[in-house]
Amino acid sequence: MPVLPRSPCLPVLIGLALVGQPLVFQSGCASSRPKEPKAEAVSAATRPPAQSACALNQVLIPGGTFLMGADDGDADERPVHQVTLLPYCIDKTEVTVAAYRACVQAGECRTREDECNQYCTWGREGFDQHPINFVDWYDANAYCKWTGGRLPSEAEWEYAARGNDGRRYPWGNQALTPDRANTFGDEDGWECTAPVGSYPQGASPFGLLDMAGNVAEWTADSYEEYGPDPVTNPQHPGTDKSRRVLRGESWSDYGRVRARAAERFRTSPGNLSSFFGFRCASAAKM
Ligand SMILES: [Ca+2]
Ligand SMILES: [Ca+2]
Repeated sequence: MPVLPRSPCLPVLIGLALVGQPLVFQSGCASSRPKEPKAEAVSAATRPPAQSACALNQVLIPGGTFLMGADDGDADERPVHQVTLLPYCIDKTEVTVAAYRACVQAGECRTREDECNQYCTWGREGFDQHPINFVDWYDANAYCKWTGGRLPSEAEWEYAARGNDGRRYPWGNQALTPDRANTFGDEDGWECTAPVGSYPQGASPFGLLDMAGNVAEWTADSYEEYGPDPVTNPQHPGTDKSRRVLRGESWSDYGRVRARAAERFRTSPGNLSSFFGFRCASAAKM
């Protein structure tokens, strides 16, 4: 569950992100950027034909086996169970405003300007390298399909975030620090969204960035309870009325709990939020 903001300069949460309840916000978010990003943002604006297993903006995740879930997290992270995945590619960063614009200009993605609020990254000068936010599951799915890919499954997202050594966070088991993720408040340099890739100290074992913080990320999967048995390449496509899962918390969340790589968050696929963004996955060309 999202937590209530503690600062008047941050958004006032009126509707919690419960299933079927739209998120509505008021008040403004500081558009000033307290300091420059700590690393050059990685653009996902172009997706040239793959010369290797993955597109240039993606990372190859080798097939492997890991233990999905956590015994010390929320009830829906249990039971911890063994998951085996085939090789796949996944974006190194969240999808940026610039990348999403290319899809809009191609006529394959929609904007949500009519519903947008002051926290939206779309249409704001200087935000091209911020993650596109205020997108619902259908928007995210449409973009990934346009690129020739798809949204990652929950299992693919979690494996890409934590590898197979059982770590708690993408960077390891060390506590969250302001140089590792953009979470609640501006101590980490950004009050709302940050340019993608601004926290290299928070990289996952595979080099993925912002797997904790910035925007929470839609996955392909509908929400299902975990089972105890080993599974291979689990996918839960669900239906239009199902609950979809987001991963990785966001700039609006206190980080200690929700930065964990096993944390799950479910909501209606039609919900919009300035906390919500995504990254894409695709099949590895082996
Ligand atoms: Ca922050
Ligand atoms: Ca993220």
